[in-house]
Amino acid sequence: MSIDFSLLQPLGWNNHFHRQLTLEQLDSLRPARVIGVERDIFRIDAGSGPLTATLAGRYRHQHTEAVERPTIGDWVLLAADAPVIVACLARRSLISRRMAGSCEPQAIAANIDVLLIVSGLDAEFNRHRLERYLVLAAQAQVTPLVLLTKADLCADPAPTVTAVRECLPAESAVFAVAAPSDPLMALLAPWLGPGRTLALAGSSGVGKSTIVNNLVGSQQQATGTTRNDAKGRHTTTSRTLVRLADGSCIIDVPGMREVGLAPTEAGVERHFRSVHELALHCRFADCQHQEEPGCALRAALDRGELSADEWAHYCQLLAEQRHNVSVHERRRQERSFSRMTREALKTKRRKRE
Ligand SMILES: Nc1nc2c(ncn2[C@@H]2O[C@H](COP(=O)(O)OP(=O)(O)OP(=O)(O)O)[C@@H](O)[C@H]2O)c(=O)[nH]1
Ligand SMILES: [Mg+2]
Ligand SMILES: [Zn+2]
Repeated sequence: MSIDFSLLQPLGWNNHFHRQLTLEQLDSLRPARVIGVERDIFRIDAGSGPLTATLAGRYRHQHTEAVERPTIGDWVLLAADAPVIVACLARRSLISRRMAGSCEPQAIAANIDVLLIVSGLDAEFNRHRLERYLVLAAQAQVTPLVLLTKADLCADPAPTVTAVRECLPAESAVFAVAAPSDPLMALLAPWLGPGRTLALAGSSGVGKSTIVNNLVGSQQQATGTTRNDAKGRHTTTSRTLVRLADGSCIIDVPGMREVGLAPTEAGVERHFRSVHELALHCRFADCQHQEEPGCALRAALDRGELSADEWAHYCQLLAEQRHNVSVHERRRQERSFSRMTREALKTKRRKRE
């Protein structure tokens, strides 16, 4: 069986994935990208349009953590003779968050280049919420971009644009737009292009699907009406990867209610880089930056070089990240210990028989 890689490249296939294939796999399996997930049913594209696939029982058995299961944007390998996913290739990047009610990571989108954070100018701007999204992007090491929609409903977007820009890393940008009508393809051109993947993120009703439709040039995704309490209606209910005419892919997602940090190291440190660099001078490596002696952040606060708000939000997010990482690590160890015990018991039983 020969694979036509030219059909896969517009879907984001590149050397990172190619290198992972063994000669045997090249001979017997087919790569495909996950373009939709609904419970245990996967929509995939192997280059010739959408297909439905299931996950091999063996894969499911060997990968018990939710985040190890294929997610939208993943590259998977299909059995030669059936639409069954038998492997998932190592990811280039993964946007994940803390699963509601636990400290387990939950995958949101894999193998993306840009996280497009969307917020509406019709509601009050929430800097702390934006910073959470920025930490998710920093955890995944992808470029964040911010689109402030509903500029047509806002008398003066400039103060919000300035407030957002202050939170952004240098390589990032913020735009105020009217999502249904502004020429978004031209605006986002520097971040788009063949093989690149963008994922949307933001609350319900902010205009994520409207942005997709604008980029596609048709009503591909259903869009909702805005509730006047700005909570949104949750019009989009599952994640979908949509291909754009210029060869990019964009992932539409349902609105997020909670943006819990994934149990992944270094996102907070990366996002709050200048605060983190100060914190490297604290006397204790595990300084919580509260009342400890020799705390470099408290000293910077006293000198007026660090704002109380930035200090407080850095400390809060760092504590949350550390907590999630340590709980997740403990659970992982407990699970691997109980797996070992089960295996040992099985072996013992087998020997007795
Ligand atoms: N006036 C105006 N309306 C907008 C703009 N962007 C989105 N809307 C409207 O806001 C409503 C919600 O937009 P959607 O695109 O469905 O929002 P969403 O973020 O996909 O929402 P969920 O799927 O629920 O997460 C729709 O009625 C859009 O027409 C904008 O820039 N200006
Ligand atoms: Mg939507
Ligand atoms: Zn400190």
